[in-house]
Parts: sequence; structure tokens; C-alpha cells
Amino acid sequence: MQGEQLKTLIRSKASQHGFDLCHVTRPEIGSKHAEALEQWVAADMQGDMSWMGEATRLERRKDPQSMLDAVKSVITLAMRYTPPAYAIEAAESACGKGVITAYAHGDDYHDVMKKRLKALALDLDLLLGKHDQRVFADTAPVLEHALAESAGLGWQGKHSLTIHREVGSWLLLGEIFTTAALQPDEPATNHCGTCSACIEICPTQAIVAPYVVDARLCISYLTIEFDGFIPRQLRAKMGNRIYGCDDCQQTCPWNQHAARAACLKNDLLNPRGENVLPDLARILQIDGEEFRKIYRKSPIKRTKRAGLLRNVCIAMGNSGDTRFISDLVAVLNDEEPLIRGHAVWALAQLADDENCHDISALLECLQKEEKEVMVHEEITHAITHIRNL
Ligand code: B12
Ligand code: SF4
Ligand code: SF4
Repeated sequence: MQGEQLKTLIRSKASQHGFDLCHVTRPEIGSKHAEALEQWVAADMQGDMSWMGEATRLERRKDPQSMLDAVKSVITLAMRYTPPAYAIEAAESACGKGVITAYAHGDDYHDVMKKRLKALALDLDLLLGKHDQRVFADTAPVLEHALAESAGLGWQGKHSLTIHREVGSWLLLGEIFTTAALQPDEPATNHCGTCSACIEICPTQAIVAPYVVDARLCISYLTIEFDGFIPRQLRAKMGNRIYGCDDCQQTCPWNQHAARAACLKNDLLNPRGENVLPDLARILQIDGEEFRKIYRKSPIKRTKRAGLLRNVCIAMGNSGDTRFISDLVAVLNDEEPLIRGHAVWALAQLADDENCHDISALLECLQKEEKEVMVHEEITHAITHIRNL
């Protein structure tokens, strides 16, 4: 069996294993992508994701043939997940709630994707005869958008994500590299036109040019990948986003028609109640043991407790809701400097005419005891902020 007939069979197997889209391309990256990747790294836009700038990994991303000897084809696959059921403004103003990106409402997609890719690869062993293959999902040095685009799976939008005409961008990508020669599909064409909605809506202006996201400014990076003290000038812009960000996708016209119904095929990714607009106060009470229990199967475990609670402190500081003061005071002695430091910042944001003396006095007291330089610095900054009110 060859050509389209073989691909139809591969697509049907992919669908049986829970993939919504399945396309084929050659293991090549066009010069547009290779050059843009180099410029992005040269401008340090990867921030603390140092692996993205490592020379060997950079070379491998530009040359998919370096990932598997004698590779001839790349099968690009996508799984859909349920888009947010709320509008951006409704989520932003949901009283006492935090926003978690939709892909993290269910199980960790890395685990789901890896299992499905391996199961499909087993079927391909029977279907394609003698061949070598490797599966990839997100973490490997593979330029996934570029391959998805040349395979016709979707085009790269100005927010840099892959969009499919019918299902929009609520997709997660994975690949199977194989030494079998499959007939490549036609590349996707770009349908962004004159639209720039994603660039305009981005809360931190992280889309610094069409198709270019400066990760250091992106709320997804700040809340998930970055494990330090979040630059103070960006904190207010994060609003109540506590894990990732969906704004550029939610505003995209190509996502307005994307089906809202949960994709039953991907039931493991379907939203779990506790991750959809969760209570900020509840999360701030979670201890290490509980964190591991609640987020064991969720991508949220990536931030560890310290990162998630740091993000919650920022959301509370941005809420204008002084009822959070007691919750924040309760973590001022937390063993994690990251949590203490951001709680201090949040308290200063919630200071007003009535409570400013009490908050200042509390912070001055803390300052005498605090040993961590970064937290000490946060306290000094917070006291000055309150004095200038
Ligand atoms: C690093 C990374 C991040 C970083 C940096 C994001 C970025 N845009 O680079 C951070 C942490 C910020 C991030 C955030 C998110 N990520 Co991410 N991320 C990745 C990862 C691991 C690598 C991306 C990468 O290569 N960046 C390097 C830069 C240089 O690449 P690029 O932005 O694609 O830039 C290309 C364009 O500029 C293009 N180009 C240049 N000029 C022109 C001109 C034209 C006309 C065109 C069309 C293109 C073009 O060339 C460049 C190179 O290909 C991929 C998985 C993978 N292995 O590929 C997932 C991936 C992109 N992430 C994904 C997701 C879901 C997200 C989030 C939506 C999560 C969330 N909700 O919080 C956000 C979205 C933020 C955004 N708008 O990008 C999915 C995207 C699925 C999809 N539909 O496309 C991926 C593919 C993971 C997966 N396997 O599913 N991510
Ligand atoms: S994910 Fe959010 S912060 Fe990042 S580019 Fe999109 S809108 Fe901007
Ligand atoms: S919002 Fe507009 S510019 Fe941005 S990706 Fe969607 S169609 Fe393209």
C-alpha cells in the first residue's frame, strides 16, 4: 500500500488513538524559521529557558534529520482540548477567582500525548513494515510549528501558535519521525490577513512583532516556566492569571467558530472542576503534601507549590479586595521566600487609608527578622510604596 491510501490508513489509526489531526511532511525546516529562531535566541527572548539557547539543541531544531538517522518523513499530530467556557473579561472580574489556562484544566497533556504517540507508533510498525521511528511531544528540540505548517496541519498565526481552519488553535502538537518514505501533504497557507487582535489584546505586549513572542514578557512563561521573583513592573499586568494565559487565543477570530463542546476523544484533557476559575484563598492554604496530591496528574505540578502560590499572591494583590489581607498575612512566615516576597508585595497593593498603618507596622516588624535578600528587598519596596500612597 502506498501514497494517499496508506496515509488514509495512518490517519484512521491516529484517530483511533485520540488524535484529531494527522499530516505528513519532509524532515526539513525552511530558512524563514531557522533564521527567525536564531534571531530570537540572539535577542535572549528565551529568558531563563536556557536549554533553548544551547548550541547543540539549536542546531538540532534547525535540522530535524539530526533527530533520527535516515529519517524520511515526519507525521505531525494534534489533539484538541476544550477551550475556556468563559470570556476574558468575565474571568478577569470573577470575584476571588484565579484563571488557569484551558490546556491545564485536565490531565497533563505531555503524559497523555506520549502514551498515544507510543500506541500509534506500535500500529505503524505493522503498517509501515521495517522502519525506525521516534516520537516527540513538546520537550524535545523539535520546531513543532514549522513542521506542522509544512505538513498542512495549520498555519502559524501572528501570536506564533498553530491554527487549523476548522478547529482553531486549541491544539497540542506531537510528532512521529520515521525512516519510511510517506507522501508529504501540501503546506498550510496563512489566513491572518490584516488582523492583529492577538497583538493588541496581549496584557504584557509580549507579541513584540507579528509571529514573534518575547517569552520574558509572556504571562505563560512568567507563571509556568520562570521560577524566580517576577519583575515588579509586570505583576500588575498579570491580573488574576495564575497558570498560563489564553488571551491571544481567546480573541482570535479563528477560535470563535471552534466547537466549544468537550472533545470526548480527549476525555483525559477535559476540564476538571477544581481547575476552572479556582478560589484564590483556597489555593493559598495548600501545603506541600496537598499540592502533590491535588496536582499529581496535572501540568500544574510544573510550577511546584512555591510558583503557584507566588502567582496566587500576585492575583490577590491585583484584586483590590482587602478581604485577602488575612490570607496573605497567613503566609508571611511560609518557608518559601518566593511566597513570602510576593505576599509582601500583594499586601502593599491592598494598602489603603484605613489599613496602611497596620500593614506598614507589620512589614517593619518582618524586616527585622527577614534573612533572604530578595524578600528583604520586597519589604523595603513595599514600605516605600505604602508611604507614597
Ligand atoms: C518555548 C515554548 C513556549 C515559550 C515561548 C513561546 C514562543 N512563542 O516561542 C512560552 C513559555 C512563552 C510558551 C507559551 C505558550 N505555549 Co508553548 N511552547 C514552547 C515550545 C517548547 C518551543 C517554541 C519555540 O520553538 N519557540 C522559539 C521561537 C523562535 O519560535 P516561534 O515563536 O514559533 O517563532 C517562529 C515564528 O516567529 C516563525 N516566523 C518568523 N517569521 C515569520 C513570518 C511568518 C509569515 C510566519 C508564518 C512565521 C514566521 O519562525 C520562528 C521559528 O519557527 C513549543 C513546543 C516545541 N517543541 O516547539 C511549545 C508550544 C508552542 N506551546 C504551546 C502552548 C499551548 C503554549 C501556550 C498557549 C500555553 C498557555 N496557554 O499558557 C502559550 C502561548 C504563548 C504564545 N503566544 O506563544 C503549544 C502550541 C500549540 C499550538 N496550537 O500551536 C506547543 C506547540 C507545545 C505543544 N507540543 O503543543 N511556550
Ligand atoms: S499567552 Fe498571554 S501574555 Fe503570552 S502572548 Fe498570549 S496574550 Fe500575551
Ligand atoms: S488574532 Fe488575528 S492576527 Fe492573531 S493569530 Fe488570530 S487571525 Fe492571526
